[in-house]
Amino acid sequence: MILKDEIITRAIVERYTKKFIENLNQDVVIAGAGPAGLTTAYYLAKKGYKVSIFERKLSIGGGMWGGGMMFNEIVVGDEGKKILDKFGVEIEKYDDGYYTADSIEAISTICSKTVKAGVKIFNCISVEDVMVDKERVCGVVINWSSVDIAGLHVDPLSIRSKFVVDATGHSLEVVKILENKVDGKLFTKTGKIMGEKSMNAEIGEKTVVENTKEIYPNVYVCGMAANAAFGANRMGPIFGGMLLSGKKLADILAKRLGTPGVKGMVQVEETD
Ligand code: 48H
Repeated sequence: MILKDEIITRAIVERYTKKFIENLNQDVVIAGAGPAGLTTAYYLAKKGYKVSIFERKLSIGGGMWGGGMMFNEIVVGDEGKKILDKFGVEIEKYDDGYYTADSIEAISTICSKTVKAGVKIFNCISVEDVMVDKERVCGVVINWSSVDIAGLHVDPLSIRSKFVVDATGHSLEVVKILENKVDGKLFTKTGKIMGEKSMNAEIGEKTVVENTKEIYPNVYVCGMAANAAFGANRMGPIFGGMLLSGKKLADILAKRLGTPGVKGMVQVEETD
């Protein structure tokens, strides 16, 4: 058989376009494919919801690859261990309540299991804005990350979704857009971004789960973005909180979405 370059090109363009078109309207769109965004997506997909992730970088996995200061091991506590067990990541007990995993094995497994669960991940694409309708967010505005890097003036495209998740980590990019561009206040004490605080592993690990909640109508934060939004501590290279935050958010969103595939089931959630 003679390989035809034209067929290779056509196969890629046609298949990507089909995939993209099939994902123009989602239950949940997530900005950022770090451990928190991936875990949220994984549990939602397992429950049967339509979910996609847009990731700015070429590689997915966010900050988990580097462990702590590039020593490529991560630490999780008892609850985090249960989630790594569910993903099938090998874990070693270090001390009571402390477990380690090879960060490469951990994040590559999470990435793989998330994709296999049915989540569509679009890499090299950044979320640069949100779509709003009557002071509720109803989707995201996206563009190739290379457009921004090259400083090109190219208009974006948009993806509609019932809920948007900011899982962009420390940089909290979607919420920053909300603070600057939309009407109404954020659901924080001040109505504004409260900002990440310095390191305290004990507090940061707890608050990252507590702060996993709605921050603007139809927009949720998870992972490091949750602590950056609601003014809580960073926690260093302990990753259980990221996984637990993702799992909690999947449960919250599933409650609001109702039965997968049924139209008009979005419930209004009480906010603090
Ligand atoms: C699309 C975007 C955009 C955008 C950014 O940083 P992450 O790994 O975030 P989490 O919350 O899943 O995990 C945090 C963890 O990695 C960490 O940093 C910890 C535990 N720190 C503790 C400490 O003390 O330092 O992933 C976020 C992802 C990245 O891949 C970004 O490239 C991506 O989001 N991203 N994708 N559109 N506008 N902004």
